[in-house]
Amino acid sequence: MALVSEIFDEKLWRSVAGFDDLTDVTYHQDVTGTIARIAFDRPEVRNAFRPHTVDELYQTLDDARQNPRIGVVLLTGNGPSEKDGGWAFCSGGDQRIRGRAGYEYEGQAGATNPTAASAAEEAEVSAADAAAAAGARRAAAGRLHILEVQRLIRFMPKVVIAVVPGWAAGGGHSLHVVCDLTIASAEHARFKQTDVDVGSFDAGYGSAYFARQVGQKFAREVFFLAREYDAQRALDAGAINAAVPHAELEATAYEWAQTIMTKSPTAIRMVKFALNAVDDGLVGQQVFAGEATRLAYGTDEAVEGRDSFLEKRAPDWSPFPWQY
Ligand code: S0N
Repeated sequence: MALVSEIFDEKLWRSVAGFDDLTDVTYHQDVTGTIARIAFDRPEVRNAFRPHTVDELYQTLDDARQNPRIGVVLLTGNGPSEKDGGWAFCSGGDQRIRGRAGYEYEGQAGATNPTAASAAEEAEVSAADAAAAAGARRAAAGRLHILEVQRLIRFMPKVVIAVVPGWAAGGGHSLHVVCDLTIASAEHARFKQTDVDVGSFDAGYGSAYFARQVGQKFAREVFFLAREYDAQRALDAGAINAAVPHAELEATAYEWAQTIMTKSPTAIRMVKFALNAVDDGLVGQQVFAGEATRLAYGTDEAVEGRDSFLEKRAPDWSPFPWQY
């Protein structure tokens, strides 16, 4: 098996059936089948994402969401780069294929690759995009669908942990922000919100929710100055949960995931959605309410309501007190 990442424990993880043709991310489940590991796999560009990457990210995350055995997803970046040894979680949108209408698939109207280093590099991008376009697994029409990934992470009733082995920059910074928890490499993790350097901006969770986490002053410093900060600064600011030795990063994240897997699934999902709701407006209320309705359906009272309709009789609510 090819090396997935230098700190990947191959004894712990299994490939997931049906996902053999992934090119931009790797997808594993642990030996118990209850914890997923999804990783950006473009270390040569600091794990920047192109539309095809986002499609694969969405599909693998959604597979984990729909798997009733999985309770925790570790989202990370493989590395290091063979070119220079650099580590990354994700450096955001691939700037080489950013067009005037957003991030574009090769061949899409207006798509360009202004700085592709070589014809081979162009061909590599084209081949992956052509494969994605040909298949039924293309999730969206290219532009900004990283925001759909953000919403999937936000609204999936499972815990998503960002495991940051190196750079979290631009849209990669935003992705860690939207994850439920973040654990970072004490030595190699670097954070930087480069949006104002490259003329893009995440005006949703990446900025406003980030400010909820760290406060307005630090959030404005991070965005307006676009300076890098390290794991210790991130920890001090409340932007991450832990900074651990690089060699122990994935093991620590896995240990956290195992602890979460000992907890009540219903309690975890209700707490996640309760914590979301205060910042998510009516959508947050809707998601939380959906879970409340699902719980209510399990009561005898709701069963009586359904049965009375089906049996064409008046419901008998008498066994059900007006609780106080
Ligand atoms: C990450 C940085 C700071 C790392 O610096 P370092 O360690 O010095 O490495 P480099 O030598 O710079 O990089 C190594 C190689 O990787 C390539 N590379 C790095 N990042 C990217 C990238 N994002 N796209 C393409 N290539 C990248 C380098 O070019 C280099 O290659 P070689 O060796 O061939 O020269 C540093 O690399 C850095 O600053 N990277 C850019 C970070 C960035 O600005 N990202 C984009 C920010 N914007 C978004 O992500 C927007 C996302 C989005 O879709 C969105 C979401 C919500 C709302 C709106 C949007 C929107 O875009 O409109």
